[in-house]
Amino acid sequence: MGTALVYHEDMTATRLLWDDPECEIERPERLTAALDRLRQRGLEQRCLRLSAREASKEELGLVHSPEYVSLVRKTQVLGEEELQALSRQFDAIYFHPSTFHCARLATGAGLQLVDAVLTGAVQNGLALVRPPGHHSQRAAANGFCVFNNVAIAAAHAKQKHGLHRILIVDWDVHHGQGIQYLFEDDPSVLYFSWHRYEHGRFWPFLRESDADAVGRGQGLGFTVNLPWNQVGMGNADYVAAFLHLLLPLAFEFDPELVLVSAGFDSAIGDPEGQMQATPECFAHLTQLLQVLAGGRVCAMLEGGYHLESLAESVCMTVQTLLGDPAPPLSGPMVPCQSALESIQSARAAQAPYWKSLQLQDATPVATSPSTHSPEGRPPPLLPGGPMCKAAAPAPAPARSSFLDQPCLCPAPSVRTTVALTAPDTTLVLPPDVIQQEGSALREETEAWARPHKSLAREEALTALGKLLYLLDEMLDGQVNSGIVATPASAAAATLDVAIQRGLSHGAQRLLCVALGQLDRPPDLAHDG
Ligand code: Q9C
Ligand code: ZN
Repeated sequence: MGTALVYHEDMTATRLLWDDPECEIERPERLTAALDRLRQRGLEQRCLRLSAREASKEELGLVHSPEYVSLVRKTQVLGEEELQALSRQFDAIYFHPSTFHCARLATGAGLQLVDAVLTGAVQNGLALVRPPGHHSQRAAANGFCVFNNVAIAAAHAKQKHGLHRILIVDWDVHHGQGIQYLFEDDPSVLYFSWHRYEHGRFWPFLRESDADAVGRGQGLGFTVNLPWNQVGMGNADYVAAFLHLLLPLAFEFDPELVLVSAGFDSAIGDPEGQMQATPECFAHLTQLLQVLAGGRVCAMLEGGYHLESLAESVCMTVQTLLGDPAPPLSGPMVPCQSALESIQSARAAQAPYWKSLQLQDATPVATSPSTHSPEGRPPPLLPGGPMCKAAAPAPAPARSSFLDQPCLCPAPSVRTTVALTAPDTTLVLPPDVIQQEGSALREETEAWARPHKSLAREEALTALGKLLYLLDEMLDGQVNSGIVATPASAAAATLDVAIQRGLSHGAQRLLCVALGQLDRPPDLAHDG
């Protein structure tokens, strides 16, 4: 099943007609830049293209008052002076004679996307729209938003498709207060938003954007706010927010559909967000969401004002929706102190409502003043970790210098290798996966195998030789990852050798994950 891309050229029509520094960033080129880049990358061509339709009066009425919809309808026939006067009645809003048409297309695009996903025509998709929606309220335009595209899509999914649990993930850098207000007492919609907050000193300056706003009535615990109190949040901070806050709740909630308020003003370069996350981060965020709701993910564009960053981030999102693997993330994956404080305060606020948060720590993190400077970060990952208890021989110089500067190294040219004891010519591998032939020297392999009885068999020894060779390539930075097959009887011993070998070559921290049954190497417990 495929990926839908919903768009209509008419949505480039609405634009600012007068001088307003606050609103000028929301311009038609946002859509054309994103679409051009999708074409350049061959991504648009891989999607099911749907032409956006206008939402009906009834559909708009799912969340907006009839009076408000009529008011916006009337802007079609107003002159520039009158448009400007009406715009001033709202916060950060401009109207254009085409705004009503564009806003109905934007909402309609979201509805078509949800219909395509919920009828099984596609697995997932993106609606490339403007104006955006998440700030708009029952009877108010706000923050460039006229109709609340995502909220209407959620209400429609409930009403027309009978859904009971919808997750809305708002990764735009602003708080989608419009969505929050519309669903704050509704337990069938779990709304998650992270946003630049700076202790309330950033637009829209709302007390209810803080972590302690958790919904009300039946909806208690179904509003999840993660306020960022400093600018400069990056890949590690965003991924940590997903892993430690959003995903535990999302798994417990078990949504039938995921809607994404996909604003890319949370990406690096954006003048509004001032954040540091790279476009690749959105591939990872998308990939993490795809484990939910059977992969039914509908993303709808919200903000994103740095055209280059926006275009690149949109491509990353679509590429991941199409099923391509997420590219590696750059930079040390250590969240900053301020991010950890925010995540912890949101977890504490949500803990009364979610089992998945109750089993763990209730201790708040230190509230010492934190900065977003390198001093504010815990020590970096690889360079000389705090302790390496392994009684290891002196690390080989070439490898340790690689390990000391993980971020300066170019990405390995080979993503993945597969090493089998008997090379299988019938094996069909993806083009970037290499079937590995290389082996460590026979004497060296035997030396490593000697303490282990289970490695005496020829087949186990051959596998071990290949493993040692692969480890060398990985530690040298030539290969990113690999798979080695070994006889089941030799698995524990092979793992033991792999750990000792890794440590002896200067690795400071190893993570071992056993899927299925595996005897733990006996001396593992004594090593940090
Ligand atoms: N420099 C969306 O991203 N201006 N709307 C804030 C602070 C309003 C953003 C001024 C920003 C509205 C959809
Ligand atoms: Zn925004």
